[in-house]
Amino acid sequence: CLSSKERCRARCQTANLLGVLLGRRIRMATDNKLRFVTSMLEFPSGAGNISALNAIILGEALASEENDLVFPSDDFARQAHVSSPQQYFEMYKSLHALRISTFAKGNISIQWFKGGLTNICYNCLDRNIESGNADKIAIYWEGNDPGLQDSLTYSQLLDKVCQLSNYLKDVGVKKGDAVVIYLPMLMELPIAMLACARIGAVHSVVFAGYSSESLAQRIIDCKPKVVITCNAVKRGAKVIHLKDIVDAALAESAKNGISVDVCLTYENQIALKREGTKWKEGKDVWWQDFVPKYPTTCEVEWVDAEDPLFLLYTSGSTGKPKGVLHTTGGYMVYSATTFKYAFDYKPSDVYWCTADCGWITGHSYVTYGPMLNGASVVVFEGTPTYPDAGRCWDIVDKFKVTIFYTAPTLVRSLMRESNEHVTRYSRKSLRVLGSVGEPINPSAWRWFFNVVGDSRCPISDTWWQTETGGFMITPLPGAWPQKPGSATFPFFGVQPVIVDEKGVEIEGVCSGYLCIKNSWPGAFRTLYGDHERYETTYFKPFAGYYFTGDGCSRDKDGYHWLTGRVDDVINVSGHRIGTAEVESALVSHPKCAEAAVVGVEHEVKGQGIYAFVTLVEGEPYSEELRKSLVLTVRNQIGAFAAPDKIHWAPGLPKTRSGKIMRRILRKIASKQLDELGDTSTLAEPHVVEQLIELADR
Ligand code: 6R9
Repeated sequence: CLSSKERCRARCQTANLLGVLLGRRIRMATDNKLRFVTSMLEFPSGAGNISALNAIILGEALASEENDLVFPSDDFARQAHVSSPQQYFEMYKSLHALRISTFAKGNISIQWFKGGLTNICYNCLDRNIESGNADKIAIYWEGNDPGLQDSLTYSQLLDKVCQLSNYLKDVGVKKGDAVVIYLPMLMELPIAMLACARIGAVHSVVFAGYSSESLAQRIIDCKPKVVITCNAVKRGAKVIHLKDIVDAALAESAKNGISVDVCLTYENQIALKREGTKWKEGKDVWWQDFVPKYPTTCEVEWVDAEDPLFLLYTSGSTGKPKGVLHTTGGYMVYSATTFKYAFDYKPSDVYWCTADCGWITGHSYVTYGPMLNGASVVVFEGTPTYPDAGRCWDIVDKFKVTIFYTAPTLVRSLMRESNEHVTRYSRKSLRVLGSVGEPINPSAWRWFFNVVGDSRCPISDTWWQTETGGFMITPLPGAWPQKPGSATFPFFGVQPVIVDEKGVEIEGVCSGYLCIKNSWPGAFRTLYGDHERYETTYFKPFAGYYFTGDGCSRDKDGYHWLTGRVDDVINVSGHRIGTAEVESALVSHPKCAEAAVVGVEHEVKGQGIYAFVTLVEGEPYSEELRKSLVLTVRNQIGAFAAPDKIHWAPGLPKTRSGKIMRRILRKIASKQLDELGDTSTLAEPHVVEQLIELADR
């Protein structure tokens, strides 16, 4: 991954690990029970129960409900990077031996490859070009309106990145300076990220659906020299004036003593011409007027593996967003490797991730992971239901997408519509599907698998977080059978453990708090400007572990089942119930399209279960249906889990990344309507009013 020994002066540790991760030849293990027993003894417990997994593979496992297994086809397994549990265990072990570092109980300081010099932009672009991929498509761009399309080869992308890097240097951006990027999914968004990385500047992408207050809050925290935005964007049929939002945020920041030198604005002609945009001479600069004048080559700034790469703000349990800081070397190794193995990436693939670069998924799996592997990436500006629910499959057929990575919420929203929107497209190019963001309920998994993937594409249900930088628990799609709704096993080198309230590790079949026992290269290094909060939030709750904030259970075969944030656990008469469990039960009802469950105060039980339910298109509410939904939950989980209230919900409040805003639902459920808080980040703010109106139906 490094440029050359002389130029980079990389320490052999980096090179070694990269060699092991990316280039090591793995001997195909021959099936031999004795060998399995041996490896089981040596194997860290977190990676699952190898003998049980082996029994499954050998067909010796007894059929049971937990054994709802979906095997990769022989054809798929044969060509996969990792094609058997043995191979996985061998790779896991070899990596594990390389470096195991558990978390100290005192101050936390994570470092990987410190002293090695590298540059992630170099590894995404120059290195691929030097190895013969100059003319390979790096980005296929599809606009909001069908028919709007563009593309860039790797060498064209490098030219554009270098021009912007040169511009940024010219206006005074230096290594270590912050740059805020507030752009929709134009090609200029990954271009801006890569241009910052090339010169060692620290980018902080703010999702372009955030309000001016949220943007200001982030600007005030990271004090960027430059903000990069565009004048306007079209979302569906609506035009949004981004530059006005940035102006308001900059005014707010100035009031707090933070002034930004330059606001570089891309003229998004498709949305709106530049005329009419408010302009401040001196500060405001049109991208098209200046950037293209700069040279298309730009020296790489070699940075230490531990120099910061980016800051990404994420919500915490308090109002103040947390600035998650990732550094360069470890993140690079981790995003590249997880991408390659979890999607079984091959150079001939065309890859599409529907996430926005405003979220971590867009950082690791739109820009860095795929480009480090020299992949052709689809970047989509629009929404999956515009102009209709077939848009995704239209794009899949158009670019012959082979790997499609999305969120369960999108799967469920498309499931509500007629299957004809899917089946009228070929989708023959697809070979791997992916899911991220929340637990995928088994019925959505099956629809995704059977209808979208024609029952032949494995699904990588990838569990990870902004903080983890890349996949932590994920199927390797050719290596072992899947269970719908389970993220399966840890990625190489990751040691997940399940602990009880006291922080004691629980073995075998269990549920509890998901922690990580050892350091991994993609881990975030701090919360920007608040290392104390970093330690308190993540490393204090269970001493010696990284606490994920998620609940998890492990079945008899060692498969991991994420049950949602532990703050979403409801305690009903002493019974712990995951909101995800109840939701999954509700959604299994043929008339329920989506459900969100929150806890509400209950006089007798402590907490009661309050369920917001969206019905399948065209289905009327009725008392009979309410009873039948409650009965479904009683039948699937138990009487103690029966919802106390079903609240009919034409839609659910979601962030633009598709996460249900439970905070708002909890307030609606407990009728604290004056405490709804900030609803500006919702994808559709009007659903909140609808829900309030329907409260007593
Ligand atoms: C990548 C991303 C992290 C939280 C995480 C968990 C939930 C993500 C999941 C999943 C179950 C999966 N989550 N992937 N839960 N199965 N495959 O989404 O990062 O926005 O930081 O959210 O999302 O609760 O803790 P982020």
